[in-house]
Amino acid sequence: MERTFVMIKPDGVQRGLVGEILARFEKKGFKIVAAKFGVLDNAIVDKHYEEHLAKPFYPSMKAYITSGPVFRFVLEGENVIATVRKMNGATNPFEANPGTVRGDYALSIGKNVIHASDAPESAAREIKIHFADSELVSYTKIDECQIYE
Ligand code: FUP
Repeated sequence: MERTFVMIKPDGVQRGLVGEILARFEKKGFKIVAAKFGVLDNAIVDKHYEEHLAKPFYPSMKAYITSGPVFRFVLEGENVIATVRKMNGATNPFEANPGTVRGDYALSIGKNVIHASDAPESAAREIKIHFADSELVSYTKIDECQIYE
């Protein structure tokens, strides 16, 4: 089973969207295996956005992502990495299809509500940055037999 890292950003938390967004993934059939709520510290942000450190938008993005609490969680399920990316929609909300999180709730690229890992390598890397192994919970959900063939 695949796992992916998901983060509802400060704008999503401030706008009261955590429950609605989490419900989408739960209803789809994905399993929550870890979660935490709080303000990101500088070191974690720099590690998480390593590839963007030198980009012109990095300072303002860092200021925004540390401006308030975020809700981080790990989802598990078949093809969860690509499926959550599809459910979130394109990074630029203008390009995001209606029905996706960003298509429904965001208007600007700098405040695009949610993040999710884009590939197996980044999922493994990001889960490790944000969660200790002991915080990831392996368990069986009673509806799994109705979700998977
Ligand atoms: P994503 O994988 O969808 O999170 O998108 P990227 O890794 O390309 O970008 C990470 C974050 O940087 C985005 F969520 C928003 C921010 N960003 C900007 O603020 N401006 C840009 O031009 C590109 C990205």
